[in-house]
Amino acid sequence: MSDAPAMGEFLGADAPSNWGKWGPDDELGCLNYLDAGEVLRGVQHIRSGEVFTLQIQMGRTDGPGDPLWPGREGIQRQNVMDESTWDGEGAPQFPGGLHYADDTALIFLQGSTQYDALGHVWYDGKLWNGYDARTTVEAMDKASVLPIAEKGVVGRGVLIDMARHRGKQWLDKGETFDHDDLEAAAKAQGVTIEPHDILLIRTGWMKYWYQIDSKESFYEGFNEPGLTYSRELVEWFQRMEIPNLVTDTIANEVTYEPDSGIALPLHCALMRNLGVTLTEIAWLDDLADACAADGRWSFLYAAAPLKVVKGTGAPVNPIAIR
Ligand code: UVW
Repeated sequence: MSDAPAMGEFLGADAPSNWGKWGPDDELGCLNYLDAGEVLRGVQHIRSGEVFTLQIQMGRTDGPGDPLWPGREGIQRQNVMDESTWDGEGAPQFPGGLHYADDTALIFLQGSTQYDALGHVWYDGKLWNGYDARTTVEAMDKASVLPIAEKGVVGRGVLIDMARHRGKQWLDKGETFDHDDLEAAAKAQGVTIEPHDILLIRTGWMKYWYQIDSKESFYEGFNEPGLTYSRELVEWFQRMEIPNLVTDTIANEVTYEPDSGIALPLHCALMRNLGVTLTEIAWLDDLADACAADGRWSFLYAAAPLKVVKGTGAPVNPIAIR
């Protein structure tokens, strides 16, 4: 058993919170900030019409396969109908002679680029907005991914390339940064992080994943780089009214907070307490290269995860248009 403090004790009884801000039945949290005005603000950042799809490939079999949180498995896709289906007797017949292919798939909903439901993590028996953690039993009755999927996530996106800012191809295992580093990187890039921005952060971690020789080296001492907890950082997110945090890591923050050893405290401080939606495992390298080439780091961001009823999360292929 780790001697890290309990989450509630670590974050404090007076932790910044947005519970109740959008009413007792809210399941969208800070996505409520993304209204029609924010869509139009995002559209103003389209200049060249370049489109970037931000999902990683799903079910890749070469190299290390798909990057996954330890214990999860990648998509198991199985072909159940193909041209050979029509080789034997009893094959379906359609007027005109149509043939077709079908697949089934077994997937972890968090097993690719994905949106987490706001109820995906919790502590002390309560999820986002104070919903009882027992509402997660067998299916997510409250704060599932469905309300996020029904709404869609559209607004001004801004990319902070922390790896490039630090002169690295990718950040090291366990390397951290905070809101002051984000502001410093933004200033160096010549962009301002504005209230209600969808915040994309590149660490280079996906690039690192796709060039590793063996998964063992990636998972040995597993500790992703990323944002690290401080109360000031959480207050910054609350003050900036950031609706959505998107990163190219599996879990959006340094895996273990360096001082306490506590795992994923920002999931709790940002998602459970503030209602910030998390998007993980995004492919940001092509977008970052284009932004670096002409010095434009803001764009229209649009995404909608799959409408999985009572889902804890869902795969997504976000789009950035610049
Ligand atoms: C966990 O919550 C463990 O992981 P993720 O947010 O990456 O799905």
